[in-house]
Amino acid sequence: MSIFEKIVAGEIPCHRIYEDEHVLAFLDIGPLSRGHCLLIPKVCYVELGEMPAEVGAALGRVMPRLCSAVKAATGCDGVNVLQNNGGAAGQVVMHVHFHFIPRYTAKSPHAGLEFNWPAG
Ligand code: DGP
Repeated sequence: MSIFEKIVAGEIPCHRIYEDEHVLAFLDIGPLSRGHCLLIPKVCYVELGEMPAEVGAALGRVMPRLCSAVKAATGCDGVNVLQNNGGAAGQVVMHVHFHFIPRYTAKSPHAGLEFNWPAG
């Protein structure tokens, strides 16, 4: 069982941001910036190329809203969406996941502030 399957099952706690039948979004345990979160399929596929198109569609349906929610919740100035496939590409957790990484300009008043992530 992957560590993310344990998160889906509730065996490992996480801060859930969004959830439906097919996907889960939650805050990254080691954020690269304030508000860094992950979007995963609930079923484990190691790499993107193994994933059925329907699962990709379920993830894709959520992405625009999640990206907007990241911006609204954090007040960031931009968002990187990143997805690693294979150890050579930097993948550590072998369960497909998309990183949503808020970016802040040096002048941002939001960069260092705490925030409360809205539920669901
Ligand atoms: P990657 O290098 O693309 O495989 O990134 C894996 C990410 O998963 C990394 O940013 C940290 C995050 N992560 C690993 N274990 C946990 C966990 O138990 N909880 C949460 N919330 N995030 C985790």
